Amino acid sequence: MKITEVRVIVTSPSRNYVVVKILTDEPGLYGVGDATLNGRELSVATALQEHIAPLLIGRDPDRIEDIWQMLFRGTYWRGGPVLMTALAGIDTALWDIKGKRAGLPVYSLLGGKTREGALAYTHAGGRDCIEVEDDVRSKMADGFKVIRAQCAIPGNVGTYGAGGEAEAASARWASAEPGSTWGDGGPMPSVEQWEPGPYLRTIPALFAHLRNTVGNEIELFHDVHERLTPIQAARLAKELEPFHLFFLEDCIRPEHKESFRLLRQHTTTPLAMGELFHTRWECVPLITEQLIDYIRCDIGHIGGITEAQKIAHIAETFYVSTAWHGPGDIGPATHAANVHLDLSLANFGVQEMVKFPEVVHEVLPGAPTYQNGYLNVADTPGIGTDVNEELASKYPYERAYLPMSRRADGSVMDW
Ligand code: CS2
Ligand code: MG
Repeated sequence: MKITEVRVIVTSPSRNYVVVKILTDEPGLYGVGDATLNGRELSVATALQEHIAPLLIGRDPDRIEDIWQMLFRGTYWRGGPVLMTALAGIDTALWDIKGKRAGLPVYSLLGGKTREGALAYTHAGGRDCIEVEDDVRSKMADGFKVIRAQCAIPGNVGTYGAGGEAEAASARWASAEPGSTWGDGGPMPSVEQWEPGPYLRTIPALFAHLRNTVGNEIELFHDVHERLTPIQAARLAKELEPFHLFFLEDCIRPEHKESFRLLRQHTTTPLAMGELFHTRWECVPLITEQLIDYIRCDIGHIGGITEAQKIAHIAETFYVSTAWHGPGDIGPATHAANVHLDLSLANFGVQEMVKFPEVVHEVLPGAPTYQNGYLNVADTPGIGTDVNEELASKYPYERAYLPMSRRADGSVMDW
């Protein structure tokens, strides 16, 4: 069997997605993957079209590991979000083909089910702790057993922050419900303002309020979004200890992994990290030193199922669980890949999910299904997602950026 064509489809049903469709010389046999990198979609599409697709024509799609090694090491330039997202799109599409050939869902090829569903988490947000409480209650009524809570911060402006329009947009973005605008939109990035002082005072108060009002049974956690220094993160994690978070997510920037040693020795709050990692080797020190409890890289930005399965197996050895990144800015094929892995891994922890707007289901059918706190995928062969190419062409690419953030003095801050 041979690869005959690699089609790269950029489409924007409510937001931009990059889809990889690999066709074979077996009539009707193709695989679909997702190669969406938020705000950098065309870089990945160009890498795929101009540099990667020509290397794949004529190769045997069954040889996933060999193709992975060739694209990662064999082409000399390696790593980084653009190339690893492109590689993830190829990898997922190849697993889709392998599953379809075998007549088996991908979770079966990965070792078979270890559970009946993947414990899912959703997002709750609001302008103050009362609004967050209301949102948490409504998510609990939807059956969620794990909920991420974010709150606007007095004096800060924008996503995860406070202040009028930007704050409302941020709440919509964070909950990513059908019909929301999904991102702050517009051709140029919105600029937010963020200061650590008000943030560090507000978040412990938020969780004190939530525990007092919604109780201890619901699992709650919080995403710091890489904004704190190690000692600020240590203070926050320590002050949150009485509220028993499921985990504290992405506390510090991804560059200097050794900083986790400082953070870890100060707190028993479980730690999760990884959505900005792009290779296994970034994850490994945090796992082998047991500096985190959950590895939560993005399958779609770290080279796909092949790489994620290796990371998960290393993590299992060190009692680290998985919590793959699952935001609205990656496509249904990556969300489905997440769940195929979740169902097969012994050390699965929790899965982030979003509810896609109806138009995404029409253009990119087959996203995982949610029921009463758990996610599942169909037991059909392959990954289970597809692309309606005719419909996709009706939603052309629209330039969009992630928001940016600055301190009160105007200097650049991590968004
Ligand atoms: C967030 C992401 O889901 C999360 O945990 O951190 O939504 C992240 O901001 C986006 O994926 C960036 O594109
Ligand atoms: Mg996050």
